[in-house]
Amino acid sequence: MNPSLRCADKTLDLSRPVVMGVLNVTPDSFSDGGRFLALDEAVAHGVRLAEEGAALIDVGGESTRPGAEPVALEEELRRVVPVIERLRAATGAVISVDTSKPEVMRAALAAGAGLVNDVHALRAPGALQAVAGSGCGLCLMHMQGEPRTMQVAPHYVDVVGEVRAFLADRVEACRAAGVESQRIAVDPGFGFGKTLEHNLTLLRHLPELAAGGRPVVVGLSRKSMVGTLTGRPPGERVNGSVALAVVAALAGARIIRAHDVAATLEALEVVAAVMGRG
Ligand code: 7PM
Repeated sequence: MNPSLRCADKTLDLSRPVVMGVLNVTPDSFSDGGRFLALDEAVAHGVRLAEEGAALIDVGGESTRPGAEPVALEEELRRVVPVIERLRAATGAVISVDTSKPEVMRAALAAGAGLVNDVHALRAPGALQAVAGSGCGLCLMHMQGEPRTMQVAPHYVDVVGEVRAFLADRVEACRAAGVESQRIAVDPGFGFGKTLEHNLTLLRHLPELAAGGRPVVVGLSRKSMVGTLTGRPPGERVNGSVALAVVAALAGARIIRAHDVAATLEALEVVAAVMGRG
């Protein structure tokens, strides 16, 4: 059977790697000329990501940047719910919500989101219950520590083993809460409490994670890892990001989270041909 991921009313075909487009709905991402202007711009950008071929649009209202401060519930709801409602009406892509708050998960699912992408892997009290009965897809990500401090001194005895064990444990917690396994994807969380060496080790061992049976999501796009390797600022990391997307796809990743959707997909078309799925 072809690999796939159940996301509420849609099933994503993962026989070829697909792209999850990043849509940050934070004040620094879109013009501050008022809420409605920012909303229009965010929706327009999401529509463009879908037109470029993104299978999923990941809508996030809370910055999980290293050192970031948490965002209040009401503010996060105000940012993401209207964008999800409008993207749901305007595109056929699966709308994903990047959040760790159960209240935001419930509101986003009611607004039409098909997948919950949680960098805390549903560890917040009430998060498992918020998603279990909904039929939505889930992305469970590994993170060591918390965004504010996670990059201070990341430490592992065995980074690959620890990330695998954590993800297996969270998959099991979902299963125990009644989530069907066809709904679950896993993500090693590049840059989330990891040094460059940890990130490179995880990438080299990605095939072992992919062999675990659940589709693997990777987020490498524009990250500081790319900056360190290329010497480029965030706006000039497309080439390095696409290179990492290719490496990840060859290593078995099924969902590539990326800002530059068209460039990433073009590279993945070539990869699919080489892998015999062209
Ligand atoms: C600043 C730095 C802002 C880094 C945002 C980020 C992932 C994610 C993010 C990931 C999954 C970004 C990150 N990264 N969700 N959310 N996997 N599943 O680069 O790697 O967008 S936030």
